[in-house]
Amino acid sequence: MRTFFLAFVLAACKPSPPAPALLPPAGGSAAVEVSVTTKGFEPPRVQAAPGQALVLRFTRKVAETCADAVNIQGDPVKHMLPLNRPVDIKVTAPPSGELSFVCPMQMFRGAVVVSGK
Ligand SMILES: [Cu+2]
Repeated sequence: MRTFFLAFVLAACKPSPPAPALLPPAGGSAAVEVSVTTKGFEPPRVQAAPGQALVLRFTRKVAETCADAVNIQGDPVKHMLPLNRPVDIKVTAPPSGELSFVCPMQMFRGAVVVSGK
């Protein structure tokens, strides 16, 4: 019964377009795909260069999740994440360390991680 339901839900999902595998070069602002799934943010960690401007393209792919919005560290706006609709959010990587993002209840976490090289 449950398997049936899940199969139906999966069949209802639109296939996602192929995501770019490579990160943009430093200084670029190509979008990095971040999905919201039953496991939370995927990938949970996005690599960036120090101070790099980038666009996080969040797509919520599950209906049942508390992550129907995302809060970015240092950004007072709560960004709503409608189901299966990509939402682009511009962020700037910090000089070092991480810029975190969380669901409104802070159960699912992710971060833009600056690779210190
Ligand atoms: Cu949550």
